[in-house]
Amino acid sequence: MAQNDLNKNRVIAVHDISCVGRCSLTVALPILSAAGLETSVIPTAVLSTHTGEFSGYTFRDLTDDIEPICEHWKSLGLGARSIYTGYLGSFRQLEIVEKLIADFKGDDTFVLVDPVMGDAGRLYSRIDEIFVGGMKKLCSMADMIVPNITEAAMLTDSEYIGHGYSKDYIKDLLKKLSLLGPRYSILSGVSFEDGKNGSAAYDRETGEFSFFFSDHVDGFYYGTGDVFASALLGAILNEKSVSESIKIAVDFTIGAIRRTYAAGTDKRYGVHFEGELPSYIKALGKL
Ligand code: PXL
Repeated sequence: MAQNDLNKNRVIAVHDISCVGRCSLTVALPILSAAGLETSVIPTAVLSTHTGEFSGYTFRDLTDDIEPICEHWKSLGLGARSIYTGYLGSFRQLEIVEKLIADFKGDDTFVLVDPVMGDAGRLYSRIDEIFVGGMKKLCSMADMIVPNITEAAMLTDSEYIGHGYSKDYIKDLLKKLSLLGPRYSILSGVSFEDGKNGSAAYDRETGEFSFFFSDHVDGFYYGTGDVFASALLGAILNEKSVSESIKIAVDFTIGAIRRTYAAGTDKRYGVHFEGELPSYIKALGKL
């Protein structure tokens, strides 16, 4: 088989495995598979659960495994249609992942960086200010970045406003994000009114802003950034336009939140995205 065929549908997904809690790889893998993509994984760390509101979780740092995995893949001639990075387990991984992108990026490889660092105005435990500085550099290598408002404020050294912000605040964040380098900056978790939540986007090349909202159940749900980013990437790689992809990803994420609300489960265990997969596949035109 030609090398091009071997690589044409491959996404390299660089995230942790939180064994329980529906985030990172346990979300990216099923969603990208549903989108018909082959997902090759680089696990950055293995945790018994994610780090939000759980105490006593285990954490195995896999920093030292990443370069040998990449070397082996290079010896096999592997490349990627897309590289998708999320939660990184150490500061040193930022540099290693920069090298990974440089090594595996071909002319048409789409690089999506989800700068996973915090939420609700606070950094996740294990992430510090120095890490934020390194993440700015990683964002400069991306075609698209998908921070939430907390991460966007940190990446742009802006004030964090949790509620009641104006459209100008969001536009200003997006413009500043684009100065880091990516063509597309997509903010998740944006809400201008109760009961509506969604995304705001900026395309640096056209100078266009766009907004996408859906009816929302208020409250905080873990892993929704990962669900959104994975669904977004799946749609983009299925040749949907960026706006169409954002709409599909917003509908998918909000649908998963609604199911979780209806089920009344502990929010730490993530959102019930599984039941939304058939509608997602249909929205991609695959059913
Ligand atoms: O969903 C973001 C995320 C990913 N990975 C780990 C996390 C979190 C958020 O808390 O702790 C390990």
